[in-house]
Amino acid sequence: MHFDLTVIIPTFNEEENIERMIVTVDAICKAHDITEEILVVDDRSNDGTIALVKGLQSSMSNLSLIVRMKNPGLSQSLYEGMLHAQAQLIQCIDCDFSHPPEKIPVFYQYLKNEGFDMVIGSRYIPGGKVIHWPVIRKVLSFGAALLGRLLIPHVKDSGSGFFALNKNILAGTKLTPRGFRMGFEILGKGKWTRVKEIPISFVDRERGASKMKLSIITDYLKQWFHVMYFNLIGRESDNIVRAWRIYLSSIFNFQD
Ligand SMILES: Nc1nc2c(ncn2[C@@H]2O[C@H](COP(=O)(O)OP(=O)(O)OP(=O)(O)O)[C@@H](O)[C@H]2O)c(=O)[nH]1
Ligand SMILES: [Mg+2]
Repeated sequence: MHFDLTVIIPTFNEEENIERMIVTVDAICKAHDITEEILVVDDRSNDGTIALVKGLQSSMSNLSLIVRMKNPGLSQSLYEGMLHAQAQLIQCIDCDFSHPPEKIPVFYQYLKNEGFDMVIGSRYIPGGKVIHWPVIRKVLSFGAALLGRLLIPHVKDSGSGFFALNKNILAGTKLTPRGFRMGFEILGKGKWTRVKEIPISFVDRERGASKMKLSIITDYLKQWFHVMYFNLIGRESDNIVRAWRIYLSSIFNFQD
């Protein structure tokens, strides 16, 4: 079967959200004539998540499930989903409704009709918002975004988990996914030319428990140094230099 888009939903213990998320994504795609594969990538949830997905599979031929057995983690799951995605265009979205699924057609349109390589749902451009997050989460998230801008300055929210891409940009790219900021590693190493940020309102989860923990911060720091080393010392990519050229050309108005 041909799919226009693969929507990857990473899950760990999301029984309170998963069914509604799958049904919502499916309805939105259908309403916009997007033939989508929904790919749930689960790290052996010990609640009802897996059973709920299997239940829906009997009536949805476009719903796939991967249950991972080793090396658990959000970025690792997204990467595995990307390797198995049947469509050329891929959308990543959290399961807890922090990312507004109704924006999926906007991401798709930028990839499909405008030829962008990667589209990022940004909390930190005009029109973007973070709603109902405790101050500490806001500070940590914005601090991480600023750190990301030191390497990829033209992207304001490189760590957003709500992003879409054309699989082409992963070809021949060595990824070592860890932590929660998969998009940042792809920006640091992927073969993109054109990246678009669109504003999103990120809303704190209403149901289910957070999987955020301290090691997510150290994972990001390791990833940040790794991307810097990969580009500036190992010279395996010139993405940081390219990102700075794009950023400076937008400020000083020169032709890159
Ligand atoms: N497969 C997989 N999915 C995960 C893992 N950790 C988190 N997720 C999923 O990744 C998405 C984001 O996780 P969240 O717990 O919402 O993380 P967060 O948004 O930073 O924190 P909260 O919104 O406060 O919960 C959700 O869909 C989770 O179910 C993991 O280790 N493996
Ligand atoms: Mg969340």
